[in-house]
Amino acid sequence: MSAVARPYAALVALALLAAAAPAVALPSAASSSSARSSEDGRDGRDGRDGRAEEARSEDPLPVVSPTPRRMSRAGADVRLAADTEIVVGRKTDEAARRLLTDVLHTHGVRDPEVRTRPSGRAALTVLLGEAGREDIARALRGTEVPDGAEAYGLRVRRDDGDARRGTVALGGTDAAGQFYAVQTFRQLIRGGGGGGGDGEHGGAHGGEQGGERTPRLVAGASVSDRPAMPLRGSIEGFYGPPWTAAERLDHMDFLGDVKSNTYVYAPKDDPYHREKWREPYPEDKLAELGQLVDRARANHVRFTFALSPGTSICYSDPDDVKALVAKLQSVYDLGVRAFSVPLDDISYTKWNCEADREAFGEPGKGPAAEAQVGLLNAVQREFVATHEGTHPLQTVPTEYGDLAESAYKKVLREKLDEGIEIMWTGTDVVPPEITKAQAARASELFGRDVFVWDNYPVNDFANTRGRLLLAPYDKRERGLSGNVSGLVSNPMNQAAASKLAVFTIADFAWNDQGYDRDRSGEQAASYLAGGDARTTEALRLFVDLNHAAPTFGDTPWQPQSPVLSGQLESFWKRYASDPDGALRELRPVADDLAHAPATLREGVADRFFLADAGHWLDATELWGAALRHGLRALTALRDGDEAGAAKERAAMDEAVKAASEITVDPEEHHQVGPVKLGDPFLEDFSTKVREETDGQ
Ligand code: LTM
Repeated sequence: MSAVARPYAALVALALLAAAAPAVALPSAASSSSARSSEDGRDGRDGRDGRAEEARSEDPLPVVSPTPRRMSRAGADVRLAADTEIVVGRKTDEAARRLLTDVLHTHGVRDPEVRTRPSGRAALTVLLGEAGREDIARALRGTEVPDGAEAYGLRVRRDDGDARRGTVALGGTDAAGQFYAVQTFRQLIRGGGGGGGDGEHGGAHGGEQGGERTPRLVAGASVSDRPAMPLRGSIEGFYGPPWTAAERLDHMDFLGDVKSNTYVYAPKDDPYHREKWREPYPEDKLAELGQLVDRARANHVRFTFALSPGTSICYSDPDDVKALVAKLQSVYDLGVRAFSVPLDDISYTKWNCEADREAFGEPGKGPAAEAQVGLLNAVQREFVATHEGTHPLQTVPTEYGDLAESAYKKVLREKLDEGIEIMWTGTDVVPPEITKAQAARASELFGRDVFVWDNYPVNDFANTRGRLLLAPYDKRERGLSGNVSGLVSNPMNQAAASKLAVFTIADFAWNDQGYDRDRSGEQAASYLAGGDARTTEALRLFVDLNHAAPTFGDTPWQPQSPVLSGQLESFWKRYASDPDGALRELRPVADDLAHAPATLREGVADRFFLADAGHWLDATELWGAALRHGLRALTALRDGDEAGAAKERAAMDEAVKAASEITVDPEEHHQVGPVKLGDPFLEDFSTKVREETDGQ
C-alpha cells in the first residue's frame, strides 16, 4: 500500500453520514446568493434537473471526525468536477498535497492538475497551503484560522453563485494543519453512490442509479479547527505478540485519518526494545522500522522510538549510558526524531548491579529516582539536545499510576530536566475514570503537565482474558486537555480491532469539549464499515457484545452489552405475562445476531480487522444460533410440542458448547483462554431456556 493508499471506501463513510452537524454551528454566510442559487436546482452542469443532487444551505453537513471546533454551512455544495485543479505554493506540504491528490483520484478526478496559479478554466479549484497565503486568505473570506500548531481553516464556495464553478480553500498554520484540512475535506465529499459506487470506479460524476447520475458534491462548509491536545495517538506498549510490520503501516494511515500525530513504539515483547535493549536491531528489523518511520511521516505522525533498559541497566555504568545512546542513534539515522525511555514495570527494591548500591545507596524510591534522573538527564543533555530537530524526551516513571506523594516523585519533580515529558496512566494502571482534578494533581506531583498513557483498549492483563474491548471511549472528563500535554491509547494486541476504540480516543484528544461517546462510536463503526448502513449496524451489535472494559479493580469501567442485556431483561419480564409478544420481540434480535458475522465479513473491507475479529465473529454466529434455537424451543413449548422443544433445546446446547470451545489464538493474544462476549447474558439466557424446558 502506498503511503497514502487508504481504505477509501471507509474514508467516504464519514462523508456519507447524514447525522446532524456535530460542531458548534456559527452564523455564517449560509444564506448567500450562491447558496440560494442552488435551490432552484437548475444549475446542474450537465443541464439536467439537479434538484435532488443540490444541497440547500440549511441542509445538515456531513459528520466530520474528529469533531471540528467550529463548522457551519457557508453556502450550497459545489460539484467535484473532473477538471479539478490544485493550486500549491512554495510552502504547500508535500504529504497534504499527496493526500489531496489521492482523495480526488479516489473520487474520479484522475489526474488533477497541480499548478502554482489558477488557470481560470477549472470547474473546481482547490487552494492548498499556508493559511496566510494571499489567495487562500482571500478565499477563506471570514473563516477564522485559529492560532497555534496544527490548526486550519477550510472554506468551500461557489464562484459567483455558479454551481459549475467552485473554490475550496485549505489553509493550515503549519504543514500538519494543511494535512488536517485535507482530512476534513475528504469527509465533506458525498454523493457518487449508486451503480458506480464510491471509490475509484465511479468517476467524478459518480455512479448510475437506474440511469440517474449522482454527482459528487463537496459540502459547502466553513471549518475553523485546531486540536485540544498537542500530543494524540497511540503507544504500542502492551505485553504479548507485537503488531506485525504490515499492521503497523496500516495503523500509521489510520492515525493520519483520525488526525492523531503520535505513535510510540514500545512493544514490551520486542526483545530489542526491552530485554536485549543494548543489542542493535538486526538489519531486517531496522529496515522495517525505517519503512514505518517513513509511513508515519507521510501521515504527520511523530514516530517515537522507546527503549526500556530498566530490567537490567546499571545506571552508574557509563558504558550502559553509551549503549543506550548508541541504540537511539541507530534509529535517529533512520529519521526518528522523537524518543522515550520508559521505566515502567521495573523494581526499585533492588539494583541491577552492585555499583549502583555504591553510587546511590540502598535500593528505595528516592535512590531509584536519583539514578533514573541521572540517566534521563544525560540522554536529554548528550543526545536530545545535540541532535538537530529532536523533540523533547519522554519517559514513563516507575510510579505511573497513582496520585500519592513519594520520595520518588519528589526527586523527579525537583531534578528531572524540565523539558522531559512524563507519562501517567491515571489513578491506577487501568483507572475507572480520569478527571481534570486528578490530572491537575498528577501534573503538580511531577512538576509539569502529564502526558496520559491510557490503558484502553489494551487487553494484555488477566481481567481481559479472551476479550476484545470495543466500546467507545468514556469516563474521561471534558476539559482534560487543560491539564495534560497529551493523550495516547495503549491498544489491544489486535491492531485493527483496536481502531474502533482508538478512533473515539482520537476524537476526544482532538476536541474533548465536543466529545460525544455515542456519536463517536457510531462514526467509528461507520468508518470501518465504509459508510454502509447495514455493515455499520452489524458492527454496532458486535461492539455491544464486546463492550466490557475491565479495570485493575473488580468493577468494569465500561459495562458489558448495555443494549443486549436490556433486551434480554425485558424479554424475560414480558415473557412472564405475554410470552408470545416477548418471543415476537426477541426473534429479530436473535436473527440479527446470527447474521451479523456474515454481514461484517462481506461488508468490512479492512482485512486486518476481519482477521483480528475472526474468533469472536465465529462465536457470535454460534451464540446467535443458540439464541434462535432457544426461542424456537420456547415457542414449541407454547405450542405444546414437547418433542420440538427438546430438539431445539438440544440444538441450542450444541451451539452453546461450540461457542464456549472457541479460544483465542495464542499467536495473537497475550491472555489465552476461551473467547468471551455478551457474558454473562447469553449464557444466562440459555440457562433460563433450560429451566423452562426442564420445568415442562
Ligand atoms: O501501563 C504501563 C505504563 N505499563 C504496563 C503496560 O505495558 C501494560 O500494557 C498495561 C496493561 O496491562 N499495564 C502496565 O503496567
